[in-house]
Amino acid sequence: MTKTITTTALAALIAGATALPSAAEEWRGWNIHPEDYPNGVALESFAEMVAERTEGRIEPQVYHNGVLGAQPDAIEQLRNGGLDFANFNMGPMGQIVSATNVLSLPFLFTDLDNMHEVMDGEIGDRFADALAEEGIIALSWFDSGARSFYNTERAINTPADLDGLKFRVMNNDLYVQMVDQLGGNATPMAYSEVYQSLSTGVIDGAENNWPSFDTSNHFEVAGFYSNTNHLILPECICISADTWESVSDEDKEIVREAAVAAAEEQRELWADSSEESRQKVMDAGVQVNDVEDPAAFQEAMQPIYDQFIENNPDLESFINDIRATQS
Ligand code: GTR
Repeated sequence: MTKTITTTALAALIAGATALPSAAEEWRGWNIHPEDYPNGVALESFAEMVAERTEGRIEPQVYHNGVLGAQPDAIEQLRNGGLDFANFNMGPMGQIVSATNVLSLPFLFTDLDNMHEVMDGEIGDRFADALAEEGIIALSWFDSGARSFYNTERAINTPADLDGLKFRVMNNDLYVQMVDQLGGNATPMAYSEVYQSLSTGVIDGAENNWPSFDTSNHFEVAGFYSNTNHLILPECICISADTWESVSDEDKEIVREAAVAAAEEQRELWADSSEESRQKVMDAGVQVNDVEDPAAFQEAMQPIYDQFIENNPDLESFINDIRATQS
C-alpha cells in the first residue's frame, strides 16, 4: 500500500471539502414516489432552495421510490432521528397522531378546493399542532387528489359490487372499517407489495388517485377503475422535531418558505399529472366508470362517523369546523 497521496486525489479531496462547508448538515429525506412524480419534483425543488438559500449550511438529500422503507416505518424513523424530512400522506399518520384520523373519514371534503381551504387555514394549523406534539413538524400541504377503487374483476357502481372482493388499504383501521361497511374485504399492506399481490390474486383491488394508479403500474393488472372519490387526503412536507430544533431561527424561516414554495409547485404539477395519468391508463385499456349511485357510498359511511365520534369525542369539533367551511 502506498503512503503517498497523488495530486489528483489531493485535488479531489480539496474540491470535496470546498463543495460542502464543514458545518453543513446533510438531511435525509423520504419519498415513496419516483423522482418525476409531482411530489418528487417538488421535493427536489425544496432541497435545492434550502441548500442554496442557507448557502450550504443544510444539504437536503431526497431518497425516492421508497428505498428508505415503507411509510409507517418512515414515520417512526422521522420521529426517532433516522430521517430528517419526508413527504407523508395523512392516511397512515392516523395510527400515530389520532387527530389526523379526522382526515381519513371518507367523503369528509367536498373537493380539492375545500381541502386546500381547510388545510391552509386555522384548522390546518391545528392539525400541524397535533403533529408537532408527536415530533413531526408539518411545514406545508401537498395534494393527492381523490382516491377511488380499482380492481381486476368488474366495474363498481354500487356498494354491492364490492361483495366478495379483497382490497388492499393503507395502514389505518379506519380504511378496514370503510371497506367492511361497503361489503368488501380489506387487508392493510405496504404500497410496494400491491403490484405483486394484484398479479398473483392475493388481492383483487386497491384504491388510489390517478398518478399513483399509473406510476405504480397497478393499471397493468387491475383493469377497472371506478370513480368513488371516497378520500381526499392532504400530504405534508414534514421535518423531524429534533432536526427542526437543531437549526437557527434564520434557517427555520428559509426551510419553511422553501416548503411552502415547493407545495405551490406540487399543486400546480398535480392537476396536469392527474389528467395525463388518467388519459394514459385509459389508452392502455383500463375501463373507467363514474359510479351509478354515489349517495349510497356516502350513506354507508355514517356508522363510521358515529363510532368515530363516540370513540373520539374531543375530535368532533374538527369535523364540525370542517363541515362549517362547506355551508
Ligand atoms: C399515494 C400516496 C402515498 C401512499 C400511497 C399508498 O397516493 O401519495 O404517500 O400513501 O398512496 O397507497 O400507500
